[in-house]
Amino acid sequence: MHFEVLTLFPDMLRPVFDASIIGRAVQAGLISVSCTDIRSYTKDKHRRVDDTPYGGGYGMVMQCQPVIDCIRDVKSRLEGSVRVVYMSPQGRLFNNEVAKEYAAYDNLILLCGHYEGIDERIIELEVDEELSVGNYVLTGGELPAAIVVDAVSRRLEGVLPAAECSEEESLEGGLLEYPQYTRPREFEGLCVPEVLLNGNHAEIEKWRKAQSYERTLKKRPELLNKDQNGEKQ
Ligand code: 4GY
Repeated sequence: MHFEVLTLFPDMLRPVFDASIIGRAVQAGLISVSCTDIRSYTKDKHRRVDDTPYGGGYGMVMQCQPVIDCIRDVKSRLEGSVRVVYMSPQGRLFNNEVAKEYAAYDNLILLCGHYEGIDERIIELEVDEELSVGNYVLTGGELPAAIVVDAVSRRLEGVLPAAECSEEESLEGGLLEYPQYTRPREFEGLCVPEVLLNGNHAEIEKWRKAQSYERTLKKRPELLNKDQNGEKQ
């Protein structure tokens, strides 16, 4: 799968995609990520990409020409299915289900806004969907884009080490993950639960299921009988 991040700060995320599991997936050719500089598409003689808002008001708005040209140029080089997503607090809330949906595309274009946002006509002309990673406002769409690349990538075949089946982790099936322990057996007087030490795998399985349910009830009761946005089913 190919990810295309369109941004005014292409250097901001590159180190993120070079590191850890995502970096390894790129090296292995399972995914590719490219950060494209929207400014390189400006036809303005001063290389401007933004202007003051019509109707007045605070701040600057990213202009149609560089953003539209950027999206269309990037799109013209892609093969297969493409989804164009604008990272914005006004969008649909991102969760595991959306990540699963996106993982079915050949290409994902993630458009990152800055300043007061982008000219509305860009959304009308070239954006398939607005997507929010949470109900808070950031200074730009880059960190949200990194979240989407990460959450979508880890669902793709071969990205996670075989042992870490993504289906078993927190929130798959609507429950939180059971508590984890590693050596030593005792730390500052706190002991690892006895059941994990006796090698009885049926017992361990049963204990973990019970723990998952218990801690969901205690920490995130809204997840029980609700979808991942806390919406009633
Ligand atoms: N929350 N989820 C988010 C965001 C920054 C001004 C428009 C979010 O996705 N994006 O806060 N983005 C704003 C900054 C321009 C995007």
